[in-house]
Amino acid sequence: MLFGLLLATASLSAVAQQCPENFDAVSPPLLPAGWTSALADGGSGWTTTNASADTAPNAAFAANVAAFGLSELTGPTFTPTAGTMIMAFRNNYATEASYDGGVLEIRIGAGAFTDFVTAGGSFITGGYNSTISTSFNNPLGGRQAWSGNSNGFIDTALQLPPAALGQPTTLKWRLGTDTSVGSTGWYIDSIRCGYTPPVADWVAVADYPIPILDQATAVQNGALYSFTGVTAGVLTPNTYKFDGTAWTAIAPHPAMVEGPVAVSDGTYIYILGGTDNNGNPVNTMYRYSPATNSYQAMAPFTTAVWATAAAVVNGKIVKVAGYNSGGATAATEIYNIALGTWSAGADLPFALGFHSAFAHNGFVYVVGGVDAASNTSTKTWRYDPVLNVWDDAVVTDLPVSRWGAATIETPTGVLLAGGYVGGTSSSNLSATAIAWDGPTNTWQTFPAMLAARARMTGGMLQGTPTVIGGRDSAGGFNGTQLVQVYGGSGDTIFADGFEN
Ligand SMILES: [Ca+2]
Ligand SMILES: [Ca+2]
Ligand SMILES: [Ca+2]
Repeated sequence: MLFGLLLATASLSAVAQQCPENFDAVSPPLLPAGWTSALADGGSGWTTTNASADTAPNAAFAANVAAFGLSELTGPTFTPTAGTMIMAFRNNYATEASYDGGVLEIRIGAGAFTDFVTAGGSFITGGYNSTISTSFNNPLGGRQAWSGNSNGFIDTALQLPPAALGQPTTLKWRLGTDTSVGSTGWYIDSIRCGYTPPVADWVAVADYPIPILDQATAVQNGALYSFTGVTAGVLTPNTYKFDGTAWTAIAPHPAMVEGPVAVSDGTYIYILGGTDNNGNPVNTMYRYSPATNSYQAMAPFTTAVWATAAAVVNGKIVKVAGYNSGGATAATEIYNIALGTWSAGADLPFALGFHSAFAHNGFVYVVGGVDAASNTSTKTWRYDPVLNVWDDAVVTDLPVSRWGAATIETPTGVLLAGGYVGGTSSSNLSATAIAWDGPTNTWQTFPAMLAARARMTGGMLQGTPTVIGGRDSAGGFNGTQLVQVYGGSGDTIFADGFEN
């Protein structure tokens, strides 16, 4: 309950409207007609200011005071139409992270002000990023909010609740603060109705049927197959096929394993290694036939590994490194598909797991990864299966280490999406993507995914980079169902062999 709310200037105007509003036609600290500020306890209230703005000269602003209280900014009541159900504003917050922060509330018709998301709205971009602590009297304690530092103005685009269509609707921005430690505060500017968000480079498609991480994936004949892995903290044998539109359950993998790798020779898919239910790496290889939806156990390899990587080149499966029960290994083992036999190749010069491997122009490449001592790697190597040698210098190293990324072979190299970038802590979890272009031997920044993910797989499905599930910022071993694909903007990527 808010006792002692003090209303500031409330010069309602017959022509007051929600949108557009850039706060630039008034003299600070006055608010535009139809806009009101209220405060409770130690709150500062909202004013206009010219200290920082998205559109010059002004923005609306509430200070992050070092005292508990609320500052509320309420806009004019407006009536959303079908063309104005998407809105946006520019959002610049610098608050005591997770202790002070802001929320958006909405009132529809004669209802009460309710959190925007609870009321059925959704953020298209720039939504809440934090949960306010319940420990130090912030009136918004326990709620999802914007908190911490946006590092300048960001876009927040929102889809109004369906119930708001045609109804008198009011928005309220509320900044809550706790008992101590202030910061700059919260700026709002450039409110737009009927906003058309840019089409994302990456878009979400049909969810994976279960949360997943540490699975194995291969693409064959225009379909993507995702085998076994970890779901909600336990191993699963469940295996699914994706045709680009829908997921279908197929025969479960013969064993439940975490962190196997899968490759296709165009006829069969081979699933190698992983750890079993007791955490023991295995040396098994199963061959899956999409034609018969069945598996066959093949000759095992020598060094049991998980978090390994493999690629197919010249009728051979080249399996490189990975973790065994003693930690990271450097072993290279080569399976001759026609002969059905394994042989040893030259060791990788570095023991690794969670690295990426791909084939290109008759060579196998290994990129990134992390060793058992948490040393992350920027190294890249090229393996020549004819000469049985690894070459570091011939392929440009990564600009920054990356491990646990989705590895997607492209016509001219590889795309690495997500993973942990520049370290091993949760803060290194990344949505970024980077592509290696073989003809120029360069690493090129690729548009970032919708959401940061790691320890997941992906593939090039019908010309579209596709990333399945993975670990999100919550960490742990739950996994996620999000399937992210590149090409939402209709980019003709890879039409010329590389993104354009
Ligand atoms: Ca402005
Ligand atoms: Ca505080
Ligand atoms: Ca290199």
